[in-house]
Amino acid sequence: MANAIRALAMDAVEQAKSGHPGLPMGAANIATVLFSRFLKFDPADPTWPDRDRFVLSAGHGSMLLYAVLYLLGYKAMTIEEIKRFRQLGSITPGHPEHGHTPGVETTTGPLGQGLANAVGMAIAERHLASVFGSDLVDHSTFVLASDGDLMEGLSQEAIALAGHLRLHKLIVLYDDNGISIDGATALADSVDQVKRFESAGWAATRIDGHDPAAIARAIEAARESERPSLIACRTTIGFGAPNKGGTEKSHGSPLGADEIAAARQQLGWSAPAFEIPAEIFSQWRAAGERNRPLRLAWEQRLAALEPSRRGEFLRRLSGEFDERLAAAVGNLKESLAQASKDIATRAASELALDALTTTLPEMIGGSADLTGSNNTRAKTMKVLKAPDYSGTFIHYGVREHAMAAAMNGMALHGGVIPYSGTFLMFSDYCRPAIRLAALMGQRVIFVMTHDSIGLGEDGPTHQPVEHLAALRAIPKLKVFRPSDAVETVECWQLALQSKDGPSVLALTRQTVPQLRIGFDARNRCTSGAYELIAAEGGAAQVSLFASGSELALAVEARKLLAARGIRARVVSVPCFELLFALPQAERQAVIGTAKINVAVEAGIRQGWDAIIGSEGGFVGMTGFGASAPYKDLYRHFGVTAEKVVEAALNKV
Ligand SMILES: Cc1ncc(C[n+]2csc(CCOP(=O)(O)OP(=O)(O)O)c2C)c(N)n1
Repeated sequence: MANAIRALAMDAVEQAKSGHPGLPMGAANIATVLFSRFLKFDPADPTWPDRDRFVLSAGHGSMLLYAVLYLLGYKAMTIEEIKRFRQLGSITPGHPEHGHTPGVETTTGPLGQGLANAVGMAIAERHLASVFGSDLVDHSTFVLASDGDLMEGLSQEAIALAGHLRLHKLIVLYDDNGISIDGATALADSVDQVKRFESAGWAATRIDGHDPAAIARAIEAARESERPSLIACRTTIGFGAPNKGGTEKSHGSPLGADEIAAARQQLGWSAPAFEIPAEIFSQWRAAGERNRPLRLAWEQRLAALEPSRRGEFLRRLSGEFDERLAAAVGNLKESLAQASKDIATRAASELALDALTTTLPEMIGGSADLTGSNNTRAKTMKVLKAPDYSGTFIHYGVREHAMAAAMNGMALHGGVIPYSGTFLMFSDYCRPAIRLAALMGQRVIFVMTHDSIGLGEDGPTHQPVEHLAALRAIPKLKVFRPSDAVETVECWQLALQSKDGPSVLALTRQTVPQLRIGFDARNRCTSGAYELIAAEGGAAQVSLFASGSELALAVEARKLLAARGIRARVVSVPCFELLFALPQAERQAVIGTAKINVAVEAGIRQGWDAIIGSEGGFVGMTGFGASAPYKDLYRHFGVTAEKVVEAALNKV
């Protein structure tokens, strides 16, 4: 059965003239034992909520996964798709892509991410099991990780978190082949992985990864463990290839016709390319069917559940809200209309979270050791920890990257809506995972406070300057920068409603005035930008655009311009992506037709030209910030209403 994986991997890579045969051939025994004897899944329903999750963290070994999905009987994965490995429009892309291929739990390729995703999946599983009981939620998360996965720094954050949370249903199978691209891993690494995992609170063992009985025993032991488990499986990369096996030559290129013929001989595999002998094929298909009774029994338990409980379980899995989100947002906006609040937008976010998290118990918050600064822990939230996972707030520790990647895993798992907290500056420490959240279209919400020089005394190491532009560059990521308490509530609503993609909420440390006075039932941030104050006394000569804390400067500048007889309007721009998604006529209506456009944002100009044009005026930052009280900094760097006026007058 393992040789079937090896043959398909060799043949598909050869046909594509590119790909990675080494890992599938080396890890074929591990995958065969896992999928045919342990993993709980049903190819007839790839999204069965109580399936075990399998994460191929070493995404370059994608042919391992595609071969297994085909052999087990996942309908979409036909032999034609295997033959079209790495071709346009196939469901067998170079690296596994979630949402593209049924049975692929997460998109992997950037090493380390899958492992950290799996930690999030395991957290979501434990949490939902504590809320809904083990009758409905009781599954494991398996990872196949390579040397590269474990060399990446992200893996340290992820395993430390998993060990601390005692995620005992997380089992990592490590393809310990001692080879990476440059050659032997010994060129660059001498870590004892078993000791490393043990020191992080894992159960860890070392076995022969080509001995099915040893693999099975290790998985059995791991399933009994009270700690997450590492099984280091000593394997030979490219197992079966007589000349290239055991070397980096089998890692990432086709073996070539001669070596494939020799490997077939060595493995005793005489079937032609892409053909699986009937007996082996039927063994695989039987393995694919063995869990069907488990799934049907699970469905019966679900059906027998008390209706309101079943309804809530299914609602959470669907990721939908009923009217409750709109009601909570409406109440918040009414109270802000009655008594306006001049507060930092991070504080407004906390207000929002107090209401939203009680309304939507599926929200799982957290912070990378900045809870009091990010204001992400709502009053009623209990901490999620071992052994009681029913809490909804996670202390991630100083581990921004694992936090972001684990949130991807939680969102992929389903049933929870993850959000987190750190400083906007440290979006750099999360960026690879944010990008994957966007690529996968997952609803993951990143609260990022201290969003400009407005954070003041901590200085330029902590002051984001290029970060808004850098985040806006990621396709499908919504970057919200609300200007006041009302916009903060509205942006939270939009982030929660963005079921098909991630959001960043960039929030201030410093107090900002409430500019949205009075009650407006509409969510005005929906269009990404809107006219906050029209010009008075005729058509606008100047359009002033701003986001976040600088909107107040634009409002002030409008007054100063009026005193000089110049008519200006103010446009709030909380979200570029939503503005740019508008039909052209609507977008143009928001941007307006004033001869002069000026934007103000305490960041770099990059990106704003799409709104103000290359001839527009821009007031913001051109270099790094400095350490001082924030009002001094705004003056020092010329991010002031007077400079906005000056920029407009320069263009008159
Ligand atoms: C973050 C990241 N850096 C670099 C790469 C490029 N890359 C792909 S596989 C690999 C290492 C291969 O070694 P290993 O993980 O042991 O896989 P094996 O050779 O056993 O297939 C590298 C550096 C990557 N995919 N992700």
